[in-house]
Amino acid sequence: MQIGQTITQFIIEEQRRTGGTGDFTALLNDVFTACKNISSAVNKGQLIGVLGSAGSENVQGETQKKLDIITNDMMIDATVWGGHLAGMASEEVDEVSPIPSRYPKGKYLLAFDPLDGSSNIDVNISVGTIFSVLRCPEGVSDPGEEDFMQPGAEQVCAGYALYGPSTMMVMTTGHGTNGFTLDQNVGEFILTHPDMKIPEDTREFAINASNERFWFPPIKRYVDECIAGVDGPRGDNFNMRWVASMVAEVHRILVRGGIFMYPNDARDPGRGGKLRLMYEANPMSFIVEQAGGVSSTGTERIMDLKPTELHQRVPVVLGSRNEVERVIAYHKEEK
Ligand code: AHM
Ligand code: MG
Repeated sequence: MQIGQTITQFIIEEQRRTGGTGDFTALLNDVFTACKNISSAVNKGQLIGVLGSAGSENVQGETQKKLDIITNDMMIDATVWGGHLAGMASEEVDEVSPIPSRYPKGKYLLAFDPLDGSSNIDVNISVGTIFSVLRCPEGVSDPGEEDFMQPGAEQVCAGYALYGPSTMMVMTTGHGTNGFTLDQNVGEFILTHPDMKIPEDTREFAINASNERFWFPPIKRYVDECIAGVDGPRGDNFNMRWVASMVAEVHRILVRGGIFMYPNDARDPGRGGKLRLMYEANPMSFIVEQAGGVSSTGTERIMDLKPTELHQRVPVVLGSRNEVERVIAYHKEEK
């Protein structure tokens, strides 16, 4: 691993070390191509008329932006033809998308959120793409929802592209977390952030505080103690950030530490929070754990959960080890 190498060289060398077939490398290359296309569209923004609402809703009843639909198509178009996938699942599509019969099928499943944080797109704040690669179960050629229902611990690879001041790709195949920056002139992601590690301690938390009145006691206790600052039980001052773009928050945590929380709350406890397990929480948990952080619902390791639905939601508490463990301890004390 060498700073300055391209992401293609990086994954081919990793494949040589782990004895892969090349299939997986080719799939990732297609995903990277999709993210470069998405980066270009996001960057051009209103110059090409892509901002604003599409006037439709996704399966979760959320209003779709034009770019939600465009970027979903970009991810499908870049990956569907290659012969490496058996099926796909997207935040923007109700059911599993099959591979059309004109293309060969492969052994992997791809779950993705093509444009996470898309409520930020019209105001020119960072957004991202999140993806998770699973193995298609043996003997299954036409995977359905049940074939995606694998715990996050089974992921082969997870990554996100962050469309910020720079476009970055951060990914893991279970051998650490590495970050690459897109050189727009060359059109390649270049290794700039090798072996990212989340500091164990932090004095920075991220939560949508407008939901405070709905929080359950362990989350309220944790945040109250942070806000109490140097005069409170923590004896230290804390800082707060909320971008409302999970990719940007996780990236900040990978670079300088922090804790991110999107808990379940009393508004609709049956819903289990806001973030989706298959293409948001699981891939981010894999990336965070591989960087030495912790990712939990507050009571369970996210990557141990056995999914029950494609668009299942899950509470998320992730980031710097000692703070996430404190939130887990507060949940235990509450029981
Ligand atoms: P999205 O996939 O519809 O964009 O929603 C997910 C986003 C996350 O990126 C972010 O952490 C969260 O929603 C913000 O939610 P809120 O607007 O409730 O603060
Ligand atoms: Mg999302």
